[in-house]
Amino acid sequence: MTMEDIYNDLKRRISPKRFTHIMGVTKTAEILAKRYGADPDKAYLAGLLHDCAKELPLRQMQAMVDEANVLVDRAVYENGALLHGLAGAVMARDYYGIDDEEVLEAIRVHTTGKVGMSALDKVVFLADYIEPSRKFPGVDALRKLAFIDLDEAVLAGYDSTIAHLLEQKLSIYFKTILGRNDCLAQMK
Ligand code: DGI
Ligand code: FE
Ligand code: FE
Ligand code: FE
Repeated sequence: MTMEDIYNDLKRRISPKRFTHIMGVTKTAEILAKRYGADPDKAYLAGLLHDCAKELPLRQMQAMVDEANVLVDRAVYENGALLHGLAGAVMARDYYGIDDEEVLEAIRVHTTGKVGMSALDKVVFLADYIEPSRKFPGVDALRKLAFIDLDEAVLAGYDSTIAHLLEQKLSIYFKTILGRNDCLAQMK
């Protein structure tokens, strides 16, 4: 599919609110990529597709990863909030025809992060938090920080997610914790 085909397909099947979020992520990821030396075109494309599976029923996300034969932790497989990154990467590859592994990986890890994130992974992860339509306590401070220090901002993103999960008495996926610790270690 061309970029325009992808745009039109998403616009047709994604809710207006989510679509606004997606377009905010594309722009923000592109700007952050320029600031931090990642590829702006890859950042734009990963932003465009990062939530392409987000509104599918869990069963459908599971069917996609089953069909692609990818290994997945049970905790991810059973939780749409976690599975939509991996399902999105599978869908970007098999439905939208994206073959750039760096783009697919940035989509895959955009929710949980991981140990050893690339600059592209980080800018997409962060753009997801700070794009203009996002509203949560502390988002303005995080927006400022994102243009001052990438790793400090990624750490603050992890912290904000983990604080939210604790507050809601939700489980914390272990790779989110490992990703956060790795980010801290990289900053030393
Ligand atoms: O898809 P978005 O809403 O744009 O944002 P996202 O991909 O960052 O997903 C956020 C959701 O994922 C939010 O409901 C919290 C959840 N989440 C993120 N990290 C973890 C998590 N849920 C669990 N259980 N464990 C995690 O580590
Ligand atoms: Fe997401
Ligand atoms: Fe996020
Ligand atoms: Fe998102």
